[in-house]
Amino acid sequence: YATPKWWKEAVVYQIYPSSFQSHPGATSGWGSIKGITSRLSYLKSLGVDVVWSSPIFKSPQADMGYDIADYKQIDHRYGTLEDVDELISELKKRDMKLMMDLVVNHTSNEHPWFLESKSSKDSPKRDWYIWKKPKHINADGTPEPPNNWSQILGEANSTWNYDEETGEFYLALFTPEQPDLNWENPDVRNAIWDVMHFWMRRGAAGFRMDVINLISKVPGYPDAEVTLGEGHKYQPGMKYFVNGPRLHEYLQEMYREVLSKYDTITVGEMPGVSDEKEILRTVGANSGELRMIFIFDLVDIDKPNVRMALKEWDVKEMKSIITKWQKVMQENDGWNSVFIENHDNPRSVSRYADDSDEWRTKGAKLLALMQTTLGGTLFVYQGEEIGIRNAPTSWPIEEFKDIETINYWRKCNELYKNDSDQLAHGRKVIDMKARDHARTPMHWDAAENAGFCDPGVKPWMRVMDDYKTINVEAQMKTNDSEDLSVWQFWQRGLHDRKEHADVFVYGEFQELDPQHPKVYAYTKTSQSGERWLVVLNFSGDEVEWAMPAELKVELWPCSNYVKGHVEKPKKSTIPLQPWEGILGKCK
Ligand code: TEU
Repeated sequence: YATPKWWKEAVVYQIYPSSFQSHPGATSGWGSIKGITSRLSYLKSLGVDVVWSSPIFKSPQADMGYDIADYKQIDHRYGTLEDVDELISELKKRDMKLMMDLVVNHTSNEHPWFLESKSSKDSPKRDWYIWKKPKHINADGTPEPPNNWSQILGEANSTWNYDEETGEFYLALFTPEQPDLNWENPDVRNAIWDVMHFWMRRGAAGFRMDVINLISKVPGYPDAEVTLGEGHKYQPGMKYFVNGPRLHEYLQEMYREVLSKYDTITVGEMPGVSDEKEILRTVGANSGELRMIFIFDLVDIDKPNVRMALKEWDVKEMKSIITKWQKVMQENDGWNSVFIENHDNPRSVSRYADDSDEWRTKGAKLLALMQTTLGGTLFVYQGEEIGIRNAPTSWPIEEFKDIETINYWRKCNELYKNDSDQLAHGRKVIDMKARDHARTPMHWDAAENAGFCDPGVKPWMRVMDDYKTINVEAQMKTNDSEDLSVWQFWQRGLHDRKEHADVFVYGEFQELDPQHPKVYAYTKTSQSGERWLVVLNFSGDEVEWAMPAELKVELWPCSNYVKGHVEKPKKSTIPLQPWEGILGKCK
């Protein structure tokens, strides 16, 4: 059993600041820091302890703030440093904390560090970024990039960008507007430690660290193997920058120089790594690196070699991924995060359940029951608590605003101009996978613009058409029906999770019936022997689930079908309705 810590029991709520809440009188159609502050009582009543906001720093917004031009200034769209101070003090009053987004694999191409680096080969900051000579000059006079790696956001172009003035390429893994910092240079690392101290001293409680496992690249920058087909000159180079050779050295230095001096919550975003030993080096109890990371296995369940593509998956595979990480952490004294949504993924009810009018509510509550009973620090993404779904397939492509979607669609049109089947497939990928689905404005109430911004103001991104029925206000007050709303069900789940942290946060996880193709069932047992059973029907069918004989359930205190406890026959087979989830207390 893991040693209890506040950051293990905390519930973290992720805010996507552009789409969370604007403030009265604002005309930009963007969310703001003042808007966040105005919703703290709401978050408190849901059961949130820590607020993590995606980047609010000064940025040209090429990638919605994941391109930072000044780590110590706030973007004018979001407000001012004083607004952040106010946010922190209002959080403190409610016994809540703030987690900042630390984006230090790369900066914006408008960051003064980069402008200086770019200015000349002799600049003292030249070596703060990764500059390389062309591989060779082609017959037509164009310089050839140092290797064949493809840009991550859009997958079409080279990660290398040529600078005419100095005749060299700089590396930018995501978009040309996001040049990668050179972590090999100790001055760069010191500048980052300085930024971290700045925010910790100002009252932040910790950081979510953007693609922190990409900071160390394999020296020599070898070419990637060819995995993408015709029409793709450039190839995913993950192998050469995911968990690179000096990653752990850098993370330990960060811990020594900064994190060890405060009582922090840290979570490293680590796409592309699934190796247990490698992950435990970072999140093992005595690793001296990070408290936890985001493991991508579950959100990448439908990802082949690139994210904007489709792959079949089934419930058994989903179960085995979740079970694997529950077990790895409990058997090795590691710690993990629990999450199925964020700003880079489609909505969970659309992806893992059924978002039709008939089943959306049940599906969203099923996912809530699962997440609130799993071990790890729980992360809830804005709108997940009311079961917001993906943008409809009827939206014209112009409604999608994300650079990744735009690049992907442009590439589709380049490659498949006259192939309507391929283009329809491309649109399907967008409908199922685009990051935009998570970025539509929050639904607060049934008023114009869903209460996200003032009536008459145009939101930066289109509000979902269904906000009049799916919104916070409606879900907080429905109390006459026989059933809890998605919001009320989350509130109940978060409350129970805290009250029984010894069971749900720290308890021993044991999967039952792993071969069942539809039902995910497991028990959670506390150190003192209290045992609970979770049974989740991940299908739209009625199922008779055979409960192991040794389990005796004395009460079913919770289900996603009725308020209060549910009656189930006292037999060894339990009938489950479509998308039904139940929680049993064992004798
Ligand atoms: O994302 C990193 C990342 O690898 C993915 O989640 C990414 O969105 C996906 O693989 C694209 O196919 C982080 C941020 O969360 C994301 O919003 C940024 O765009 C990215 O880093 C660059 O900072």
